[in-house]
Amino acid sequence: MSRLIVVSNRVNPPSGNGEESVGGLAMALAAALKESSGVWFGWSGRTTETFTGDLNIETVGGVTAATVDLEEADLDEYYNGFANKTLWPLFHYRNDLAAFDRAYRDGYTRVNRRFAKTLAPLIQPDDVVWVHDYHLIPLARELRALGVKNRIGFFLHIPWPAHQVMINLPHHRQLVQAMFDYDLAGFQTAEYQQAFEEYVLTEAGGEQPEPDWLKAFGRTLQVGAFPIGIDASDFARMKTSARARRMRDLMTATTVFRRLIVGVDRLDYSKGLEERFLGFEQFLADNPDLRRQVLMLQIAPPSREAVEAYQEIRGRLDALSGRINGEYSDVDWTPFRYVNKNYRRDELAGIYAAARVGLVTPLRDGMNLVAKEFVAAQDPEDPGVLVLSRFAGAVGQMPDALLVNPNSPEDVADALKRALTMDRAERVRRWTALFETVQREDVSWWRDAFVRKLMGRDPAHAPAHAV
Ligand code: GDG
Repeated sequence: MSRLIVVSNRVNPPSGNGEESVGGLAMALAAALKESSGVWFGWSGRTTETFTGDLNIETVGGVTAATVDLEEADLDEYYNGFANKTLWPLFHYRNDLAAFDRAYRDGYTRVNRRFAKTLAPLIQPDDVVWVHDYHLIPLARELRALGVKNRIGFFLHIPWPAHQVMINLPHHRQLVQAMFDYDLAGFQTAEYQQAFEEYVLTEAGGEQPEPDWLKAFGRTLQVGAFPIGIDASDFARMKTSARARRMRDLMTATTVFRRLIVGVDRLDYSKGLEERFLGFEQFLADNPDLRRQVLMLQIAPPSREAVEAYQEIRGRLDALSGRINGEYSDVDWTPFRYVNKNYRRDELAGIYAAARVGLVTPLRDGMNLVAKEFVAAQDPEDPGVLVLSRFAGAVGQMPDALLVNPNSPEDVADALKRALTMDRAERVRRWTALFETVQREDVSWWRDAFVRKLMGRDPAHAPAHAV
């Protein structure tokens, strides 16, 4: 059996000692790596003065993790720079926040080259390599330059933007060309796949000999949509854990006689937090009769604090949450709890379970796993309602949520009202349909579909990498 090599910017295999800090993605990848005695390769999270290329190899919970330290300049230019100040905003349609800086692009190329040089000697002839996310788009190109002929797949966790957005990126063609050094490129949704195809066909003069196959830059690439899921069975186990139940009871006790609306997001401008706060404010303004029956909890652990746009949004959210509470609080009630803290996964499961409404309103999101976790945590007899942005990748699999335009406070306010007043029969009906998909199309389903296709075991097609 071929060995799987997973490559991602950060490497975080679960320790296997029951610690709950890693998410379902790490769990699923770790399970696949264990089955195939594979290796997980990426950045160690540490920086050194000068790059040495020394590998740190450890076995964590049965998974071999091979990591490399980066230089301070790599962190600034590759990670904080090109990845998080250029590609992330651009791919989330925030051209206004995207920084185009040659030093960032150079840093991005340099780190991908360094990763390739360090990784290449570990790759054996039968290995299959699976590269994750926008940090590492040119990795296959760098590996091919070193003579690696193995099958290499790429999965993009964030949206692929429309052609007109993509061409804002200086040297966009180079980045797209680098995708053609993979054998398979996976996207979260058919929409992102189509956006990529449109670029290739119109901008790069490529062809599409048959669905899911593209020819351009003298190469052939297979593409596909693989919507990522959560580890539904692990979630089911976790939601009945003592810690999850304690959290659910605690939340129920602190919201007694009130209905809880919950949002859980990394503090990121793509998640639509400001717009969500305004939507909640609009709901309070529009519904004096319902107002005192609700409490909104927004959990938003800070992320990417080295990037200015993230510092700025934090300030704006503090002001907005203060304004809402200032306007509407009473001696015995504050409408809004806004918490910048990280919770354990089992505690989150308890919080979701206590909520009547899950408010998931990103402005753009590759998939959005919180929407799926919220559904998985509900009580089948008396489930809460998911309010979901039309711009989350998850929308395709979750049409039974209440769908909203996150940019319209009125739309969000109306959906909140509808969710809070929905009768139990409708809640159960919607939830049942949502849960069935969350359970069936889980993280193992996603992983297996991608790996099967990458290994050429997809019945329709044999491997076709033209080197
Ligand atoms: C990228 C794409 C795509 C949040 N707060 C806490 C916490 N979380 C967990 C959630 C969820 C995860 O973080 C966030 O996943 P999302 O999917 O919502 O978003 P991104 O981080 O932006 O992920 C996204 C994903 O990749 C997978 O492909 O869906 O579109 O942007 O699992 O529960 N976890 C803990 N404490 C917190 O306070 N433990």
